[in-house]
Amino acid sequence: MAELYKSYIDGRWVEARSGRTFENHNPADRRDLIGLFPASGAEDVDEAVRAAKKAFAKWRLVPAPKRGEILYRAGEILRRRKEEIARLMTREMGKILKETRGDVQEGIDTAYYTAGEGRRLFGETTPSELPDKFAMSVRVPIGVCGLITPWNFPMAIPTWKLFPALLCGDTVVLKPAEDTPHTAVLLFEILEEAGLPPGVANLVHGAGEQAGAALVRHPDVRLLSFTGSTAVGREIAALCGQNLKRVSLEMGGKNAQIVMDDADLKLALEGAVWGAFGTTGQRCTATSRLILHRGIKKEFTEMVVARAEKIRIGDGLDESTEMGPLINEAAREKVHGYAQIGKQEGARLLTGGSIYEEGKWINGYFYRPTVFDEVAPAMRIAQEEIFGPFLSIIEVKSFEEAVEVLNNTRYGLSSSIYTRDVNRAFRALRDIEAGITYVNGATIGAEVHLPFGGVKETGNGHREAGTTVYDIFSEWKSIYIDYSGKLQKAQIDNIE
Ligand code: UN1
Repeated sequence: MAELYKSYIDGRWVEARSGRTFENHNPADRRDLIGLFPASGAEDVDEAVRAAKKAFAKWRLVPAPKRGEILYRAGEILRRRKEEIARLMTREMGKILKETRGDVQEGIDTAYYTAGEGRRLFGETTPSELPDKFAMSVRVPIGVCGLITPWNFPMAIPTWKLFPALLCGDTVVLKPAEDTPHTAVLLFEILEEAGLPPGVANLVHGAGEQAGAALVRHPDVRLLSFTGSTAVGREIAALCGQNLKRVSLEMGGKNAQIVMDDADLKLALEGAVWGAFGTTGQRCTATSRLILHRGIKKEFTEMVVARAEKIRIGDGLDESTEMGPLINEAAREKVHGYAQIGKQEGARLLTGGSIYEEGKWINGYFYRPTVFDEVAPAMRIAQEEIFGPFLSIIEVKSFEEAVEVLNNTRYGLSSSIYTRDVNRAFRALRDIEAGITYVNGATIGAEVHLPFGGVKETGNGHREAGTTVYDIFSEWKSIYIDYSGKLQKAQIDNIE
């Protein structure tokens, strides 16, 4: 019998009211059933939102340092269970153990960082323009927040949203991706053990079209925080716009690594391979375009192809594996579809472009590392997010052209330049249109205490992580205290 997992509403583990469930399988071997999860609908979401609304009345009054202490304990439990959780996550979403360990570590880092913020959460004090009057600003919680998270970082991304929301005094309903519900169950077990009161954080499993949509539409949800595709984010933004809900979106990318003719090529190679094929290319921050100066183009392309062909593909639980499967069949079809598009567009396939079904891997969603050369900046494979182990090489003649090509997409999340020339590096930092720019580093590797997010169609102006995430999950309140004992009028009494 397959294990039946539950949603977590008002401190209780519950099934969907309808009793319906969905199955979740291991992407490295679809015969391996992880378990059954509640296929929740609007009535389950409503129950969770009502629990969160009720809990908000008390939670908002718990001092922020105390809220932070619960998150600190959650970090401690995550640390204790790191290896066990990493293994379960690899089984659930396929990426290799080293990376799922990193994913849990990102949750631990976020817990500790957020706990510390409980004793800061600074506002401002400033002089009043009037005598005997005091002025300051403080952060106040928003209320019930709906969080919708993706499967590629099933621990890190929920913690990026949950922990700061809870620290600010908000209560939440999380709807995790259908491909990674088990990791969310583990996270909620940990929050329960850490002592989070019932109703403060609720977990509702299910499909985006049912549970997700109900959360977005619920009138008592004041804020929506979403990480996922630009298409879905756009719909959420439109719905939230109509209802004047606060909405924070983290969406697609078409990140590029520039390699100039003066770069350390060995270093740039490591960065390109890690950026493009790490997490099987399924990061918002993955490198999907390689912009090469013509002076090193031929040599560097050969280096990339030779390395890509050596990548060991297989089950992420095997320590020697370098690249796991894609998340599901639809993802693999999409990636394979882009390989056909690349050929039709006239780009040259150097390696990969095919499904990997050798030996025992027949039951997983594996795909070969794929590299296309002679890609023109306007081609679809240079413009659209593919979310797989897929690299498009574009040749440029100058630094200026490299930056122009890099900027020439709808997206602007992460970016990278390899050069030894400090002047070029600083010009790149100034001119690249992206939320994150690395110099002599891969496009992936964001740390939790710096702002994370992107420009243009990657986001809608918010930044998660860093201190900036508190601007998402709290409102500002300005406070004036008049101790003059008389009515003083700003803009009127202080003018002579
Ligand atoms: C994502 O790609 O969705 O910088 C998040 C990184 C990770 C976070 C990625 N720390 O690649």
